[in-house]
Order: sequence, then C-alpha cells, then structure tokens
Amino acid sequence: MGIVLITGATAGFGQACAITYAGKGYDVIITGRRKERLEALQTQLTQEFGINVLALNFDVRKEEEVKAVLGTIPEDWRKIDILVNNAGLAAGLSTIDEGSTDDWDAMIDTNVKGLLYVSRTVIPWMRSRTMGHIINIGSTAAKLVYAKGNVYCATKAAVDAISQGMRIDLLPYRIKVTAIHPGAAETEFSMVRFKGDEDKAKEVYKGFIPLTAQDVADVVYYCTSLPPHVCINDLVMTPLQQANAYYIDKK
Ligand code: NDP
Ligand code: 8X3
Repeated sequence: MGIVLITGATAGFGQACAITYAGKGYDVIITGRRKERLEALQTQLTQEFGINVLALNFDVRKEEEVKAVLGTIPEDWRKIDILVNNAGLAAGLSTIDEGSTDDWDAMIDTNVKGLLYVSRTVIPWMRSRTMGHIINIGSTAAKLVYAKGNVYCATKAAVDAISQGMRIDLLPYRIKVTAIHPGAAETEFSMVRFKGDEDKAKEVYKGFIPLTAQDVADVVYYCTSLPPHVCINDLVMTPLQQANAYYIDKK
C-alpha cells in the first residue's frame, strides 16, 4: 500500500490515524515522546494487522533529535507516501497579559517549529520520488481567534499559512498538501491544555457531542484516498453543534 508517517501517534488523532492506516494495509512510522505507549502501539499494530511498524521516539521541538532519529532511518523507510503532521498541543488558556511564556514557547516550538523540522526532513525524500501527500493538522482556531486562545490560535494560523506555502513550493514535485482543521474533539487535548485538571477538561465537552479521534482519522484517510489528480487543499470539520471556534450550541 505504501508508508505513512504520523507524528504524535501516542494519543488522540495520531493514534487513531495509525490504527486506521494500518487497518488499510499501510506500513506506518509512529512517533512521540512517550516511549512505552509507542512500543505498545507498535506491538498492537504488528499483531493485529501484520504490517511493518517503525516506532521513533523523539521530541519534535528538538531539531537535533529530529535530525538524529528521523533523519537517519533506513533507506527503505524513507519512501514515505503520506506525512501526517499532527503532533501538537494547547498549553493554558489565558489573556495575553497573563499568559505564561513557557506555555507560549511550548506551543510555538511544537505546533510550528516541530512541524517545520519534521517536514524539512521528509520533503526532500518525497521530492526525489516526485510524489507524496502532506497532511497538516490545523484547527478551527486557525480560522477564528477565541478569547484567551491568542497564542494557540496564532500557531494554528501559522500552520494554515505554512500549508499554503508548502502547496505552492511543492507543486513542481506533485506533492499534495492538505490542511485539515478540526473543531472540538475529545482526546487528551484538554487534559494537556489544563495540565491534568480533569474537571476543567471534561467541562469543555459538556452540552454537545464532540468529534472523536476516529472521526478525524477517517477524514484524514479520506483525503489521501482520492484519485492522484485530486487534492483537497483545506478542510474544516466540526461537530454538528459547532459553527466555528467560537460558536457552540451547548444544550
Ligand atoms: P492529544 O493530546 O490527544 O495528542 C497529542 C499528540 O501529540 C500526542 O501523541 C503527543 O505525544 C504528541 N506531541 C505533543 N507534543 C509533542 C512533542 N513535543 N514531540 C512529539 N510529539 C508530541 O491531542 P489531539 O490528538 O487532540 O491533538 C492532535 C493535534 O490536533 C494537535 O496538533 C492539536 O493542536 C490538533 N487539534 C486538536 C483538536 C481537539 O479538539 N482535540 C481540534 C483541532 C486541532 P507525546 O506526548 O507522547 O509526545
Ligand atoms: C483545538 C480546538 O477549539 O479548543 O484546536 O481550539 S479548540
């Protein structure tokens, strides 16, 4: 079938994407910082689907780690057909005058710089084969800024802009670039944002039916299963009760 590389496969969208692509017969490269989860997923995918799995343990924020771990994978694994740039997070929810600069660094370094480091490593391999598909996970937060979302929204707006830039630059190499912008989805996202405060995390999804990680994985897969001459450039998906990053009809 081919090879798909998914960043942030230890939870949420990334894990659901890994299971979905493995179920379709793809060999998968899974990445993340939590080694035990990576190894457990590797075992699950190998046993359940009989595909090949390469588990890479690195922090996307660290350029040297990206180069040393991802940049040195065996030749056969470099024939990556699909790159899903998914690793990311929101840290905190604060007005700009009260925000934590550590949280800002974490979001900018992961959501923007991490995506760039991984892409910079993989794109030359795709370019040399004149093929490939890059999926960048943005957010409805890329399209509309909400109160206290300032820096998170800015990082996702950056993902939106970078996706447009990639699409232009990679046209000559016939590499597809798709930005997918999900709305509220119940994963570990809010637990990470609120630093383990379960009550705050649960509150986010009260009063409406949020997206699941599998909903997003299904759409990611759909975008990569179209005929070779068709590219979805930009796709916004929300729960039925959500109109945009601000309006959710909570009843
Ligand atoms: P989760 O918290 O469930 O998963 C995030 C994944 O990203 C984990 O596998 C985590 O792995 C990985 N990750 C985070 N930081 C790093 C890092 N520095 N290096 C490597 N991997 C990292 O969240 P989601 O699945 O919900 O989020 C996935 C993406 O979707 C993010 O980019 C998020 O911004 C975006 N998004 C989420 C929405 C939502 O409502 N849930 C809506 C719209 C977009 P590990 O900790 O093991 O490193
Ligand atoms: C994650 C969804 O609305 O919390 O991108 O920003 S939201």
